[in-house]
Amino acid sequence: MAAPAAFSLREVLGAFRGCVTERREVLLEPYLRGWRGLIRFLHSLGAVFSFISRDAEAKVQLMEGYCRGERRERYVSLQAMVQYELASGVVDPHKRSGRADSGCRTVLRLHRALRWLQLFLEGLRTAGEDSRPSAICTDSYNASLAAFHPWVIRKAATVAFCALPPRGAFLEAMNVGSAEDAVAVLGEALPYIRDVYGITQELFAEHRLLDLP
Ligand code: 1PZ
Repeated sequence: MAAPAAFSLREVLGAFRGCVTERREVLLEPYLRGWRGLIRFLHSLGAVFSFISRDAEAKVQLMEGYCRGERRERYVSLQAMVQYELASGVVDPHKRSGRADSGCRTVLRLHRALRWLQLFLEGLRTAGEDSRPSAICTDSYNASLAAFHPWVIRKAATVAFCALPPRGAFLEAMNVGSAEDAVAVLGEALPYIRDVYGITQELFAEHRLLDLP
């Protein structure tokens, strides 16, 4: 029997390639698979990041529940989900639901984090050999996600970022081969991540869902 394939960020980033259909719909299954892998990668970076992975994990789990639940056909794509949740009144634009969080507000959190990921990976890919992932991470965070986080979380995140390994070790942790190989994988994956982000942003803007509490 073949041994299970070792974890590699190549497959994770590849999942985002499988998200966009010919009709420019974003499929939830590969989207969540991509997030699962990213969370696994985050785990491998150490316990300082567990408050981040715990939150991402809870969100991915909630969405996986919708994707497997009674209304699973409504959660095949982000487009189907938005249409269904808006039509059925699941989404409340004014307050966070007392019951289960909607798919729309949950995906919105992951979507905002995807912008951070895009900036971070772009930074990693293009910065010089002596650049520090912790600095790139802080800059990407401040330019994206930080705007949506209260002070305590911003503080905790900024402290955790200091624990990121130096560039060489970070690229090695991706498990795709040499640093050059890792940079090449980033270059291949980024256009897909950018595409998924762009389509989602447009969809949520069109339906005025970008500020869901
Ligand atoms: C490689 C280093 C990893 C850095 C990760 C950068 C993101 C920092 C995010 C800090 C979030 C901390 C915990 C909880 C935050 C939540 O309050 C918010 C809003 O959710 P709500 O409270 O409204 O339900 N959650 C988020 O913003 C989602 C954060 C997801 C972060 C996913 C990181 C994936 C890491 C991939 C590693 C390559």
